[in-house]
Amino acid sequence: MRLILLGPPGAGKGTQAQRLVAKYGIPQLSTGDMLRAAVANGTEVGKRAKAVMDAGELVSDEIVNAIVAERIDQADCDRGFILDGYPRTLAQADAVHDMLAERGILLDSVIELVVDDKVLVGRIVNRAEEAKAAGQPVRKDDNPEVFEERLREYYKKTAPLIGYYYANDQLRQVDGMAPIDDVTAQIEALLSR
Ligand code: B4P
Repeated sequence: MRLILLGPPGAGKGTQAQRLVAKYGIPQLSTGDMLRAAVANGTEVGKRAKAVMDAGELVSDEIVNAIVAERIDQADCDRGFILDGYPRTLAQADAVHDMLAERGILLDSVIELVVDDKVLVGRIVNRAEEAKAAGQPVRKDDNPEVFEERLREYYKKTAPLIGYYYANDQLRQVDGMAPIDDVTAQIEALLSR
């Protein structure tokens, strides 16, 4: 199964992807996690990505496309994968189309988590508070100021993908405002059709 999870920052893509990993036994390919790992490891990609991510902007298509192309060739992706937070621009959507076509792989579904912007900043502030309380590091971009920029980037660059996948008849939507377990149930219902 090859899936794309689409939605604004804090919509719950990462949360749902982890549940799908547990259910379907395929890996979650989160470009956000991959980039954060590159930053933590001080790699060349990490050095280029850090300031951009801290400001809530999108890392360049060139960097992100390269890390995904490399990742999907790893053996654990043979049976499928969940793209979480990728693609995020029309250029990335074209790139993923080409990547899959070159490998003779079909995309099963693009699932949009539909949410009301008003709840998102609250979720992000909550995550930051929970991390702090647990003694874990707080993401530099999980604060209201940077979040505003992340949302602007989403509307400028990522939201057009909804039309792109709708036009290709690949878009499926779930209510991302529902409790986490309900969102999971909606996704599983779509996938079992
Ligand atoms: P990401 O790591 O992808 O961050 P995100 O969009 O904020 O996360 P997500 O939607 O997964 O939210 P989550 O489930 O965690 O990106 C971070 C940065 O990396 C970007 O800003 C960019 O700089 C860079 N980047 C990543 N991919 C890129 C790309 N393709 N191109 C360029 N740059 C890229 O949920 C958030 C919170 O909400 C959690 O605390 C969760 O518990 C809660 N929650 C989830 N679902 C809920 C529900 N139904 N009800 C209530 N709470 C819920």
